[in-house]
Amino acid sequence: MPQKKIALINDITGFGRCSVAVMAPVVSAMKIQAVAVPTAILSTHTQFPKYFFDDYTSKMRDYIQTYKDLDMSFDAIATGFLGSEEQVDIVVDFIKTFKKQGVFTLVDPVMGDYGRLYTTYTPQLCEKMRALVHYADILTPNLTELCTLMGVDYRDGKFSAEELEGLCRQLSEQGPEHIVVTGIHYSDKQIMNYVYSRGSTPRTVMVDRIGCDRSGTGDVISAVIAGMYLNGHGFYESVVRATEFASKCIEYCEQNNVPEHWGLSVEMYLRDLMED
Ligand code: PXL
Repeated sequence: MPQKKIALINDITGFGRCSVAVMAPVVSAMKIQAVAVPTAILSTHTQFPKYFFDDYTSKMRDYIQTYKDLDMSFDAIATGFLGSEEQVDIVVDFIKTFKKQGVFTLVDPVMGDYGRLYTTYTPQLCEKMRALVHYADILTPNLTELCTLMGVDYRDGKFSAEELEGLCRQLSEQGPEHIVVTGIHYSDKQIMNYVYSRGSTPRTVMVDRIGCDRSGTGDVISAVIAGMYLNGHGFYESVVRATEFASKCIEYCEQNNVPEHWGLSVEMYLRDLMED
């Protein structure tokens, strides 16, 4: 079987193990070829007190045009951090061009955390992000992003199963067949991931809370889910594998005092992903 290819439409950030810097090695370990389509170039991610941010919007069309001219194809498309409103239009065009029969799109609506939006996310950009939901087969919001997409007030973890199901059902009607709401603060000891697949009873994946929240965790989880799903596993199983992998990396970071903004030490466990 020929190797599969995934287009990673995301930023390239030098330090901090987020976006392409973690997603490419993760999917590569799963024997999938990663093709980076940069949205921005940063020196560190935006959770550092200082970062260099170069918006790549004006270059993206020419960059992507070569893939069109070469008649390239992808087996999956994963989108993440977007730096400008125009980028959403560019990403939609990319999906319309390359999402052929059997190709799936994972949209990680990276916008914020703990009820706060990242500094680069304007209300207009959030509004635009809502348009992307229509093109997603898989959506991986955290609770902040779910609330922002649905226009409801953020409450830290305090959503009933019925509320979560209602919100996911409404989102799913807009496009995505599978949704996982990641990193819900369930208790001081546990984090809940809420897994919704259209037509099935929702399920949860509980993981132990280990230390502090770490930047880049969402990107690692999205990458493992995309890789597992592309390799033929079910959505729920993919989420379980992703959260297990992230937990293991976080445990390593805690034990080795890795600063919370340095991302997850995925390098230590990539080998585990090779076995799937
Ligand atoms: O991990 C999400 C993410 C991706 N890309 C950039 C970020 C962040 C989160 O802060 O700043 C540039």
